[in-house]
Amino acid sequence: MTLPLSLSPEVASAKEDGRPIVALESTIITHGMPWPRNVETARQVEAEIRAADAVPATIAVLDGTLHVGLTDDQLDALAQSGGVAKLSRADLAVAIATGGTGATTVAGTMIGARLAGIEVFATGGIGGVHRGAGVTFDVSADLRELSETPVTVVAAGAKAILDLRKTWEMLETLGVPVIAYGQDTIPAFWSASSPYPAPLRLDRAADIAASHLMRGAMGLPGGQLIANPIPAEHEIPAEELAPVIDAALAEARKEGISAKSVTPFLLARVFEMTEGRSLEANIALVLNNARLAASIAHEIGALRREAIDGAAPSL
Ligand code: PSU
Ligand code: MN
Repeated sequence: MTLPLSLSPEVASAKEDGRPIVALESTIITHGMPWPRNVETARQVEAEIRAADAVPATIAVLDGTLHVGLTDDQLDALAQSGGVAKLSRADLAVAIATGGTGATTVAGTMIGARLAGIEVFATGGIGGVHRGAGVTFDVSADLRELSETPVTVVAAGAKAILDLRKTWEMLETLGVPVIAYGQDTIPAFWSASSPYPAPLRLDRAADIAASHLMRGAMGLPGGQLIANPIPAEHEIPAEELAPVIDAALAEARKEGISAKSVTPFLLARVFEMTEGRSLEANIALVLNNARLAASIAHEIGALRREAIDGAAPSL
């Protein structure tokens, strides 16, 4: 069986020329933000990546084809289609085999990126271990994907609605490098810092790129999580958000929200309760992650070219 994989013309030509590409997820558009801010943000993120001289590749499944890079019309249609499926590792093959349409999560996007030969991916925040996971066993498939699929993911940490302590423990167990960019604590999505010390810290995109390539050279499966703090002027202090998150969690419990609906429900309630401030912060951090991802993609390309030049026999 062959995989119906469609690269946008822009992504196809970047691959041919060896120019840097940054993968982007689509669940953040369909389930993470309300219309029309979702499509506006998706466009802004793509523009930010192009401004950094890299090529954006938003990933989604449309009518049974895995698309890597969407046209403006495809992006628009996806952003307006309420109730579209959320595709993680477990769902992707079924959706493609049966002609389905859906948005890819962090895990789904990592798989799509690998299939298209893209090594860097920017998003908002990864999924993780949910609060109360001791009872619900709700742990995002994003964590296991990071341990299996060789893509460097730039995010503002994991969403603060999660149990962050358990999320970082789990990634340590899975052998996933959690690398804070330019600071000593792991950022907490809407807040730049947190009580959790960063297991690893790097301050330069070139070092992140070198570490990515070294994993490949060592034959280690899996990717890296680059935890990039939200710019200070956009952050919402953790103390201020804590009661809002607690209230949203209590509502979710009362309404019996479970499985795939938990993350979208909590994000939507936090947006409403902060009167949109959390949405503005979310947009700012995604843009910031897109910029860092673009520079990591550039550095990976530069290191590869150096390695090839270095290996060439001198005449
Ligand atoms: N980050 C955001 N908004 C989102 C998500 C991440 O800023 O909506 C999505 C991602 O697609 C992530 C998913 O993979 O939430 C996690 O969902 P779950 O907890 O059901 O695995
Ligand atoms: Mn879940």
